Amino acid sequence: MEKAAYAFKLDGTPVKCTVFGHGHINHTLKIITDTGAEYILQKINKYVFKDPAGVMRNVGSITDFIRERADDTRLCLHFLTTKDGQFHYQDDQGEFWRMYDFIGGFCLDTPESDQDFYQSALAFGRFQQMLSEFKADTLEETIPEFHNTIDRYRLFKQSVAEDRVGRLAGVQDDVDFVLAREEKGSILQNMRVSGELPLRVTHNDTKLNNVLLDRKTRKSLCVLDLDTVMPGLSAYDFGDSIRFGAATAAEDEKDLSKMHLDLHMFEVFTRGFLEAATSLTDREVEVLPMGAYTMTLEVGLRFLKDYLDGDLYFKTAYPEHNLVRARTQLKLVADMEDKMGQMNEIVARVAAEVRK
Ligand code: ADP
Ligand code: GN1
Ligand code: MG
Repeated sequence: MEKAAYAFKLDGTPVKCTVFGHGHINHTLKIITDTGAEYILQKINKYVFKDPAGVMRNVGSITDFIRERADDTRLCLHFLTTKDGQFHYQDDQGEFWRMYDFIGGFCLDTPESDQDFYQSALAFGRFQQMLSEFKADTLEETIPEFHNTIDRYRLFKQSVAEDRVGRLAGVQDDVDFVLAREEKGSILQNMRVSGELPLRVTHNDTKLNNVLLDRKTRKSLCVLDLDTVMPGLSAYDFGDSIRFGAATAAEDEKDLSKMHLDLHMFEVFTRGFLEAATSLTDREVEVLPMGAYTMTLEVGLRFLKDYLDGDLYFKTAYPEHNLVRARTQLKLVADMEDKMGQMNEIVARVAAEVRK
């Protein structure tokens, strides 16, 4: 880690290093130098990203593109180069590191007000809008079939069949719940394949804690965690934000009775997203609630799969962590099924107001 920190061109010499943030994938550290400059140093997770250099090529071209269009430098991440001009440093163990400016702001795991969530909706909507002219075919697929739910089901069934660490017997009801929803979970993917929904450059991991907010104004600054920016559906970005930020409980809340969809927050996000992402087609707008449903089901399935695999993918804090996360997400899926009519009504009403 120390070698990695010294490999980049920093303002000053590193004097403090702390583990930072609540991401589930990369190893994130905050570095402070003797001049007071602050940076984020990250080790890219090689189990998740098989080609870290490809990830950095994507991230580099996306940030260049955004920087040219943004009117404020804090709307875009700024990656530093190493002393030999690379965007990443590879250490003796073959690990990939990258460094970027710590843009004075903060991230939230739960919105503290409607305004916070609305700001994140503007940030993700704006992000998609800013990238609408980006040439999607120049991007590498950093995680193949990332939101392809049909493929996610195929992999899930494989893990169930293998039952590698003997956990299946304890989760049969959860597995059955997931399997019973395969057809519904495949609707968006089928619409993607048939071309009924346009392919866009999407973020694909739009959790609230992947947006930076300004400390003073609490307005959204840049979108973080650009590793999964790839061609995708607008409904993915809308949907993943809803499942995380419009939920009444944390992603890993153990008391399932606390987990519901908050329709008010759903409406708040819908408004911000539609205000910022102005080029969505009517069909794309119509399927936004299905995006929320699909992203929640998909990540529930992914957490459960990882639990069955022995916790290989997501960082966990305790042995049952992935199972707790899976059950919380599946509880939210059930609640969304009850509220699908209301979600559709809200999207139609807000769209009629915003998209005149
Ligand atoms: P992961 O893929 O592990 O989620 P992220 O790039 O999202 O990695 O970083 C993890 C967390 O670190 C973020 O959710 C955020 O809280 C924090 N973080 C990352 N970059 C910055 C930054 N430039 N400024 C402030 N916080 C940051
Ligand atoms: C991971 O990296 P992070 O923590 O922002 C995951 C997302 C999941 C999310 C669930 C690359 O997001 O797909 O939805 O956890 N990222 C990757 O919290 O798999
Ligand atoms: Mg993240």
